[in-house]
Amino acid sequence: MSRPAAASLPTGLGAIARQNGITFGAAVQSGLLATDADYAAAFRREASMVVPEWEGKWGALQPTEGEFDTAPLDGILAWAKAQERLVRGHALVWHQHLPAWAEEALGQGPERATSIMQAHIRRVLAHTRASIRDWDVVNEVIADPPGSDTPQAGDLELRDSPFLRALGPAYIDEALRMARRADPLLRLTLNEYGIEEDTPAAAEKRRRLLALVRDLLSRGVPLDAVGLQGHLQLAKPFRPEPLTALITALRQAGLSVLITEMDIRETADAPQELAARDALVNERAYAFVSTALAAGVRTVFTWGLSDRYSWLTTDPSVAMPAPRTHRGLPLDASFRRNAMWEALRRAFAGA
Ligand code: 9MR
Repeated sequence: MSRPAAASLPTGLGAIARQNGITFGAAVQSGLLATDADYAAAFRREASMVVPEWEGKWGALQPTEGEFDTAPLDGILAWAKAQERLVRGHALVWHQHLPAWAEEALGQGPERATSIMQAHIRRVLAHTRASIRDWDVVNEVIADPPGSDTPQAGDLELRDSPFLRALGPAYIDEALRMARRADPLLRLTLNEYGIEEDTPAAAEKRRRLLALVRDLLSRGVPLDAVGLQGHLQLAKPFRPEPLTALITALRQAGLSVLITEMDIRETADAPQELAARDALVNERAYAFVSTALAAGVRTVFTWGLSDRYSWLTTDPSVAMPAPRTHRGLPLDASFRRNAMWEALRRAFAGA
């Protein structure tokens, strides 16, 4: 198979973004960096920053209590150092990818819950202090309102998680304070999904998010940034105004706002024509990213670079009915630049 020579390829998204004062990065997997040369080349070409897709999660780092396994994360850190790329961290406190022992310990009373959170955060941040300067400290803490894809029962505004059951809403304060103490200059980020689109459920989640961060800040809880994941769906309407209003309100509260996990799910009845499908993805990606940039976002991450390894391809709960796969990342399953790549280029160039 003949490939275009590297020199003939236009500049990557990372460089295009940088020329316009923006950082572009993508979620990466350590194993693939080591085993798939095309994958590694794509990251070298396109991403100025990376975030571990799973290697920074609790279950990956501390599968057994007190026994930390940093090897997969270290693979990414070593690659990033060699390639002079920055790394952000994801995710210290999250209800998923939590090992059974931790879930059990969280159920053994507030003291035990606090102590395992403390130990985990301290140990992980001590390890990444020299290499990671921005961590998702708390991830997906807001309950999905009625009308969401996966609504939570009851009218609780915070997600019913093992952490909430152990410590109540204060677990969020605790996690952020622990992170601040463990690494005082670290940027502390709260990361959330389901808040970008123009649906009643997203509007309610935006309200909950703003109420939460305003409450945290008013009580002096340390928090520096909010990550909007940006897992978009073409089946849901998008309008710039609600997103602009959210980002503006967060920035007025003194927080930075990042796009942390962008990708796009097509509809099950997407057109057959590739060009027609791509036009829809391109339009949505441009509308979303250009709106975020105009509102002051300066960091954009996609959740992977290529459709080949995307959770939108590999996770049956979100995959497109076979044989088609979502074209929801900047590179297609053969690592060719596609519609989203072009939309990001255009949005970065115009910022
Ligand atoms: O893409 C990630 C997938 O490979 C992992 O198996 C899964 C569980 O750790 O997490 C996926 O990433 C999620 C991210 O951590 C948080 N936001 C939603 C992402 C997609 O599910």
